[in-house]
Order: sequence, then structure tokens, then C-alpha cells
Amino acid sequence: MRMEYQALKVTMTDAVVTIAINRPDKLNALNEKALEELMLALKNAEQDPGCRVVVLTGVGRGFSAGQDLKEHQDHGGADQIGAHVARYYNPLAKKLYHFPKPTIAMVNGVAAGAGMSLALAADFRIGSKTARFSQAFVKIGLVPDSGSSYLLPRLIGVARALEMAMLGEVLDAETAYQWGLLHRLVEPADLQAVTDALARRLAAGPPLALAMIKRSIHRGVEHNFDESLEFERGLQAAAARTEDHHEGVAAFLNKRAPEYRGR
Ligand code: T3D
Repeated sequence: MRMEYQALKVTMTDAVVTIAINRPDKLNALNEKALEELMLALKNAEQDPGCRVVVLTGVGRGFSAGQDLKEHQDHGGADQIGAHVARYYNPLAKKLYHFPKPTIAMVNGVAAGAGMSLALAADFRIGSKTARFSQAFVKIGLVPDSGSSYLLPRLIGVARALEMAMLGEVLDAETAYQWGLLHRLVEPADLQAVTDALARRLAAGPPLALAMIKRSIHRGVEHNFDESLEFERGLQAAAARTEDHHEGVAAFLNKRAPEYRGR
């Protein structure tokens, strides 16, 4: 179904849905419209059987500068913040983190506050050399939200996460890559092509197995070794019953590329 969005640009090429936050003058700061539409676009992509991969990015020179602080102030944000996070940010962070298809954050520019949290919740982060990251919350007397307190120490370690969260400094792309925040670091001119190549590769993978891999890796960081073994065993039994598994083995044995159908 084709949707008209006000705060997003949503496009689909082959099996890849790209969701771009489209408030470039505000570095794609998140107002209520953008938050509502992000949730809607993700739900649509989840339900669309033709979509196999989602790319999240920003229009212009920013990825997302987090909560729109003008709207936050105009709406009496300080008093409403708990309810606002519960209504918008937490469901969005959960939707993205648990999304049953591969997700890529194409980090074109600054990702700050909850904008950084969204990038962290994606499976892959491909960064241009113009990417920057800031746990900006502390700069306005707030604390990491939208999953940053959970995801950041797991991605870069407790010491670095504390440094980012307590100082709120802007991390450049090179350092973000060295710290493991970015999977790939590319020239701005190559960002789209490198992201497209990864997205196409993921889109050609076995969708059911990819969804199960994500669940199992997430489960692995949340549970102990013995529980993870048992969870893996259950998923493996389910994966082995898919047509895609049989196709993968047949393709290997016949020395041809597999054609996965998500069945
Ligand atoms: O209500 C709730 O639920 C609260 C939830 C909170 C979650 C959060 O995300 S809290 C954190 C919110 N974000 C920030 O505190 C970041 C604020 N922005 C910055 O620190 C800087 O803009 C950046 C480091 C991100 C980028 O700096 P720079 O120098 O590249 O750009 P700039 O000149 O500061 O910004 C360009 C424009 O975007 C500017 O507008 P103007 O003056 O050209 O009209 C600036 O005001 C606007 N902008 C940037 N960030 C925001 C924003 N406008 C509204 N909200 C923003 N977050």
C-alpha cells in the first residue's frame, strides 16, 4: 500500500524499504509526526511480504538529532516526558530492535540523543565519514533513553559507554568505527552504494533463518550459556523444517546460487 508521509520519505527498491527521516532543517529531530510515522512505516514494512530489508537514514546532513527540543518545550515536555517516552520512544525502540527482518542504519550525519539510540537498535550501522554520534541527553540534564543504556555498553563496553553518556561529547566517524559502533566506514559518495550492496545481500538471504538468527543473538546477550544452547536448539529445529534450508543444501550440492523464498 502506498502511503503519504509528512515527516518521512519512504521508498522501496526491489525488496529493500528505505525509511528516511525528512526534516533536514532540524537535522531530522524527532517531532510527534516523525515518531508516529516511523512506527507506521516500520509496521507497514514488517507486514509487506515483498519487503526483506529495512534501511533507516536521514535526509540532508543529519541522521537524527533526537527529540525535537522546540516541540518538547512547546508541549510542556519536562512534565510529560515519562508518558512521552512510554507512548512513542519505547514502542519504536522495541519495534526496531525486535524487527523480524534485517535492518541497516545508513548513518549519513549526526546521530544524537534518541536519534543515536535508533541507530544502535538497527542490526547494521554503515557510516559515512560525515557521521557523528552523541549521547546528547546529559547536555540537557537527561539520561540515555530509547535503548541506549542497554545497547551502548554491549556495543562499545562499559567504560566507553559511561564516557559517552556522562560527557555527551560528539564522537567522530573514525573513532566510532574503531570502537565498533560502525560496521563499515565509507566515503560520503560511497555510502548509498555500500548500503545497497549490503541490503541486497541480506535480501537474498533466507528470511526465516535471518529472523531466527537475530532472536538467538539477542537472546545470547540476555541469557546464560546453557539457556542459550537450549534456545538455539529450538530455533535450529524450526529452521531445519523450512523450505529455505532444503533449498540452501540443494544449491550447495548442485554448485548453484540458492533462491530463498521465506518459506
Ligand atoms: O520528550 C521526550 O520524550 C524527551 C526525549 C528525549 C530523547 C532525546 O533525544 S534528548 C536529546 C535531544 N537532542 C539533543 O539534545 C541534540 C541537540 N542538538 C545538538 O546538540 C546539535 O544540533 C548537534 C550536535 C546534533 C549538531 O550540531 P551542529 O552544529 O551540526 O548543528 P546545529 O547548528 O546545532 O543544528 C542545525 C539546526 O538543527 C539548528 O536549527 P537552526 O538554528 O538552523 O534553525 C538547530 O536548532 C536544529 N536542531 C538540532 N538539533 C535539534 C534541533 N532542533 C530541535 N531539536 C533538536 N534536537
